[in-house]
Amino acid sequence: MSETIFSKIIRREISADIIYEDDLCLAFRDIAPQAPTHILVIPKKPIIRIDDAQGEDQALLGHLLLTVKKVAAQENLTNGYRVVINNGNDGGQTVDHLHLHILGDRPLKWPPG
Ligand code: DGP
Repeated sequence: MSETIFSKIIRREISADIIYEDDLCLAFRDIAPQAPTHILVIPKKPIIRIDDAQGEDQALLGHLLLTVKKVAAQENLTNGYRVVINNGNDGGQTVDHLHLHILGDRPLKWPPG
């Protein structure tokens, strides 16, 4: 896959406010927050989008969701939060490296725009 800004964040080639890391993933604050708390959880494996995930990624995808829960607790999002995966053009995906948005610390409307 082509290089993305998120690969550079993983390799610490550009800075980010990283709040969690383990062997498989990284969580950092979004540069353009859409809520008072807006965090991105990304796999270190460069999966482009959820459409590109394979059967072999099943455990990794589960790990990402459990990391969302862990990070949300770390951020004290006790009143709830939203988890978003944008996939492809119509999904609004702008960075071609799978990422889970965590949005919280304000009431969120539904449906999204
Ligand atoms: P999406 O639209 O789902 O592809 O979301 C990509 C998000 O990535 C968007 O909310 C802004 C964020 N983002 C883009 N470039 C950077 C960056 O260099 N640093 C950080 N922390 N976030 C970024």
